[in-house]
Amino acid sequence: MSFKSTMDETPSGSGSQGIDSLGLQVMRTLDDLARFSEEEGALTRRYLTKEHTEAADFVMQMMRDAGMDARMDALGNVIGSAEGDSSSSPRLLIGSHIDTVRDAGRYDGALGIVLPIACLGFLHRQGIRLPYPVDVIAFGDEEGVRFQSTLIGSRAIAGDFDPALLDATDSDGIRLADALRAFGLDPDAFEKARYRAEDVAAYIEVHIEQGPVLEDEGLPVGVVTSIAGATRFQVKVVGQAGHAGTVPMRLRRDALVASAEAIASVERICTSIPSSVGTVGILHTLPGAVNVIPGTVEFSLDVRAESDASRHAALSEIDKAFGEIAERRGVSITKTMTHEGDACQCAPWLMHRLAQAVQAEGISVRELPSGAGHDAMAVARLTDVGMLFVRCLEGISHHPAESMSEADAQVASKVLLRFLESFDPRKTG
Ligand code: HGY
Ligand code: MN
Ligand code: MN
Repeated sequence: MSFKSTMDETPSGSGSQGIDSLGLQVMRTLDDLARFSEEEGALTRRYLTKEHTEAADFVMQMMRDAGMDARMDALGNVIGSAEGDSSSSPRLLIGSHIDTVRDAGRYDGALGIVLPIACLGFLHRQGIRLPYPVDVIAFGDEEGVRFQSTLIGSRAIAGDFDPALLDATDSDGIRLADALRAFGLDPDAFEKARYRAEDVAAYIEVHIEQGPVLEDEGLPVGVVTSIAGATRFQVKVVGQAGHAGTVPMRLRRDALVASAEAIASVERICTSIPSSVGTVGILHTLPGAVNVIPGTVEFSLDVRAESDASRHAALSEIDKAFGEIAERRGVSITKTMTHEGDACQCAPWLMHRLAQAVQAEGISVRELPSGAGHDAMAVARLTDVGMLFVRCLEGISHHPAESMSEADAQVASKVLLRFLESFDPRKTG
C-alpha cells in the first residue's frame, strides 16, 4: 500500500498550516473550544445542553474545514468522515469526548477530538488521501455528569446502549429521552448510532495522561496498556432525623455520622487493596438544617482497580463494612449501581503500531496503564482499541489547572500522523 511519507518529504512549513505548526493549531483550537461553557469563568459542558450544541457546531465546522463530512448521530455524537481512496476498506475510528466534568480542564476529552481533526486537515491540505476511511468521533457523554451514567455516546456506537437509560433523570428531573428530543434527536432511533463490527478496523484515542508518570520520566507521550475498570453507585443512608438539642447521643441514629464512618471504611479498604481506589465525590444531607440531626444522606461512590479481581475484592469488603455499620448504628445503607465497566486491555498490535510511531519520532516508548476511564472502554466492545497518552502538567486533571504544552501537542500530532501513515486496516491483529 503506497503512501507518500508526509513526515520526511513535506517541507517543514512554518506557516500556520504547515506540519510544524500543528501543535500550535491544536492548542489554539482547544482554547476556542473551551469557550463553550455553562459557567462564567469555569469550564463545565454537560451532555445535551446549549453549550454541547455550540461545541458540536464548532467541531463540525472544524471537520468540514479539514475536508471531512460532518454529522450528528442519534445520541448526540458528532462524527466526521474522511473517505479514503478505497471506500470498501474497514474504517479507522479516532475519538474522545466533548463533554466535561464541572469546573474542568480544557484538554480532557477535547484533545482527542481536535488533534486528529488537525492531522486529517493537514493531510487534506497536502492533497493526501489515506488509503482507508477514517471517522473522528466527538462522543457526547463520557463523564456522566448530567445523567449519572457514563460512556453513553461510545456505548451507543458500540451497540451497547441500555435503553433503560432513556428514563434516567438529571438533577432537574429531566429524562434523557426528553433531553434528546429537546436536542432535536429521536431517542427511539438509538440503534442507528451503532457501527457494524465488520465495518470497523480499530479505534484509537489520544488523551492527556491525567497522571504524573510521563512528566516524572520526562516523556511527551506514552502508549496505554490497559484501562482500569470502574463501578459507580448512588448510596442512600437512612437513620432518624431529630432535634439537635434534645436527643441524647446514645439514642441517635444519625445518618451523616454513619455515612462518615462508611466513607472512612472505603478509604481504609481501598488503601489496603493494591491498585484499587475509592472516591466519594458528591454528598447530600437531609433535611440540611443546623439544628436537626440528619435523617437521610445520599452520596456517590466510585470504586476502581487495574484488575477486575481487585475491584471485586474491594466491593465485597465495602459491602461487609457497610452492613456492619448499618447494623451497629441502626441505620439502613442501600447502594444502587449507576455504572459498571470492566477493565479494558488495549490490543497489542495497536500498541505496537503506536510504539513504532513514537520511536519514529525519536522518543523512547513508555507503556503505562490508565487509572482514568475512557470512551475506549466502551468502544472495545465493538473493535480493538489503542490509546496514546500525552504528558500533562503535574498530572492534574478534572481541574482548571489541567495543562499541557504546545510542544507535546506537536509531538503527539506527528506520532498520530506516523500512525496513520503506517496503518493498514487489512492487517489487523
Ligand atoms: O472518571 C473518569 O475516569 C473519566 O475521566 N470519565
Ligand atoms: Mn474525565
Ligand atoms: Mn477523559
